[in-house]
Amino acid sequence: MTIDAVIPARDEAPTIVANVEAASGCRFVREVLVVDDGSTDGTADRAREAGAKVIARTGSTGSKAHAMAAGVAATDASAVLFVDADCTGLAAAHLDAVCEPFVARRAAMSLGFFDYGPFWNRLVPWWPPLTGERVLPRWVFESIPAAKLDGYTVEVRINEVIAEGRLPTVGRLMPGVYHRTKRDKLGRRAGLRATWDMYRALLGLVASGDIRLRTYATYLQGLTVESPAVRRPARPRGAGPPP
Ligand SMILES: Nc1nc2c(ncn2[C@@H]2O[C@H](COP(=O)(O)OP(=O)(O)OP(=O)(O)O)[C@@H](O)[C@H]2O)c(=O)[nH]1
Ligand SMILES: [Mg+2]
Repeated sequence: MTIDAVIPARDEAPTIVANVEAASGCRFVREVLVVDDGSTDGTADRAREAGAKVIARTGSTGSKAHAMAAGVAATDASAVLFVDADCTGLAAAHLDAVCEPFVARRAAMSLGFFDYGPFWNRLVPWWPPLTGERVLPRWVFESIPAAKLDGYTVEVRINEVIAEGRLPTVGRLMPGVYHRTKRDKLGRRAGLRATWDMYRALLGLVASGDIRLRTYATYLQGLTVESPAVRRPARPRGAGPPP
């Protein structure tokens, strides 16, 4: 089995280097590919300097789904570890822990969940998973019909293939890992608008009947939540609550 990491990135200069380093430090990863959609903040150069192979999508208006598809098309690996470019606190050990159930064949897809704090962390694994940190066989991604590849709905489409095949999934918390939200990146007003657009696209799938709730139920039947296998980093004295 060969695993390459694919990182879709658009204007993620503050975090791209750390995430490329985390992915290339993962002991199961062969190569790191960053798929850039016309970033104007130097993301591509930073990714290259950090050792990633950069795929530049030119003439595109941007699409997370199509960026991920371009990454999969550019590798011959039998499996792909997807990693978002805007993670904070992500280390190679987290990605080792995400890949391990997949490599050990306990899971057809293995997921990493952000650290939302003790209360939410108990609930998050049971929500429909939208996490960008996940490893899966390339055939699962390639089973998504081209017409269904659309922006932020791509994770739902992956989940759909997994549920249709009644395949086992393992999920693991990634202690200390979070991300820069759209509000962090774009400011409050534009960030909230972009967040709303993303959830509207996701809810639209349910409202139109394109995705059935039964798919989620089937996914849950195949889900095992494993303990993190990475310890939460110590918080410095006087630090506030996690983001
Ligand atoms: N190449 C490429 N990457 C994208 C595009 N849109 C989003 N991404 C990347 O996909 C990852 C997740 O995107 P975000 O916009 O942070 O989405 P999110 O984390 O699901 O949503 P928030 O909770 O609002 O942060 C990041 O690495 C983005 O840079 C795009 O059009 N092209
Ligand atoms: Mg984000």
